[in-house]
Amino acid sequence: MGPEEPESVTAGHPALGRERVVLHVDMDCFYVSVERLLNPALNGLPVAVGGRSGRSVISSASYEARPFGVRSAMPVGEALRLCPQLVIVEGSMAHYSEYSERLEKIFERFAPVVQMASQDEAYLDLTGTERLYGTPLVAAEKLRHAVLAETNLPCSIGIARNKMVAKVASDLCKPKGLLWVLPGSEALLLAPLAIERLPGIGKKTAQRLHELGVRRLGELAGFDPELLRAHFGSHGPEMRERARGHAEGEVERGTIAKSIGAEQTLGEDSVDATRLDGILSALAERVASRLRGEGLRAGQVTLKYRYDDFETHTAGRTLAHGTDDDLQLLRIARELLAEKWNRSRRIRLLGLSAHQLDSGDEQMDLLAAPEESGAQKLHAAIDRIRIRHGFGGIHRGSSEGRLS
Ligand code: DCP
Ligand code: CA
Ligand code: CA
Repeated sequence: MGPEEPESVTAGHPALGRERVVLHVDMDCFYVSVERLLNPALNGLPVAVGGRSGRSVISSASYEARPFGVRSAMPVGEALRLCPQLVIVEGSMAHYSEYSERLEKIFERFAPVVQMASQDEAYLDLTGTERLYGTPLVAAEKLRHAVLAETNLPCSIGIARNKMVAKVASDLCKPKGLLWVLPGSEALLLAPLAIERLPGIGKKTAQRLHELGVRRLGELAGFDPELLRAHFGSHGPEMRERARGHAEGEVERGTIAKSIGAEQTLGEDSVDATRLDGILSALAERVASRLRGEGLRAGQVTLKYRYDDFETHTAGRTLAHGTDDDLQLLRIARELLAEKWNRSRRIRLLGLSAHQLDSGDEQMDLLAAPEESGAQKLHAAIDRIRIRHGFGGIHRGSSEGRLS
């Protein structure tokens, strides 16, 4: 190539050049797609991954099941009512983690900075990589091709100048889609969408916006910012900026932890329910505090219990919504122990771990419900005290002693 080569391959488009370029890649119906690799007979059928128990929820639904209204986080019973021919497959977590690791390695070949945002999705910062990887569209096509050739899994890709818009874009073009939002056209893309599509607007916020007559992002983008401030405080104008396609947040190198857990061996093997409950409470606090410290939410919780003869069991539950809350973790741990523990047998060890961790951008509601914000304030205060005094510094009333 000679010196007459253009400065950048993207120079042909006036909107490009010094702009930041963020790519968001998200696997299509990830768990279902992995199950289909393990059992190709599932191809083309309405399939959902979910547990067998009445209380379990759907974690992933195939695109054939979605026209019936089947969605993630829906109870299995309800999904079967909506779509009686739905094939329910029990999940195989180990396989999902293995594929997630393979995907991460592929993503890392396409950008110097890759942020795995959950098991099945990542942000890639493509800024300044044109010479190496081609224009964003070419890089995206190559990425999708590599993913398909090396894992046989389908994905969708959004490209934009910030993470938020890239994520909305990948979501809009699913499945097997590719959408590039040119710099300057963000507001145009967002305007016709329902406000719920914007990461950061959860149910509570959406409901209050509906009360103000705001249903589409375009309406939010054009709403009087002072009126929004009057209703939502500083979140109001912030939401309005996001509805216009403006968002902060760099692509941060790194992978989220696969799981966060804590366990404790009892000083003396026990059948004392109160004592065991105290330990669960301390474990839940410890796990929740670490989740909050990492800015993560758990989508699945596992209880481990070991009897005095070292026989060890685990029991897990998938949650409808990710959580970092002590009391919710404790509630689940209690239920699992109550269901599984053979009370005539002494317990030697209890463990609690959080899995399917997610950075939570999606579910985060900028305006948490008022009753939640009290709990969040309390958590933040507790976490601050712990940072200053070490973990033993504070415990809820019922927690037993200090964990090592
Ligand atoms: N997951 C879960 N419980 C939830 C949501 C998700 O266990 N409530 C798991 C199963 C999903 C995986 O995480 O396959 C990725 O979640 P996504 O939200 O990306 O959903 P899918 O990949 O299943 O579908 P989509 O094609 O809409 O991305
Ligand atoms: Ca996905
Ligand atoms: Ca995802």
